[in-house]
Amino acid sequence: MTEKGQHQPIIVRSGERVVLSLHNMSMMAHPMHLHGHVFQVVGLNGRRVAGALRDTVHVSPMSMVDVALDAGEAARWMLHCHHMPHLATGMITEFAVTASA
Ligand SMILES: [Cu+2]
Repeated sequence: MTEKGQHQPIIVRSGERVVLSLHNMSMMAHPMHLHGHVFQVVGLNGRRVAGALRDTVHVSPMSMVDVALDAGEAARWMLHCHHMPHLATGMITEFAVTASA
């Protein structure tokens, strides 16, 4: 969580295969949602899994979820918690896809 305008974008290149590791170090659950993409859940608490394709994943308290995806259209996409009070208080960042070379 960061103050407005103080976030650090996650910068990737269009077409790049990336894994995002979501570490929930709180005692609250966070349904994390990425705009403009689908991802596959590939890890749960360090254990490899072949999960479903989705655009939102429930990250349980004190747990880790790894998701793999191909970075899509070059644009600034929102990555945020879909629990609205969390979103409203800043649990949002930017998945910034740059044009491929
Ligand atoms: Cu949340």
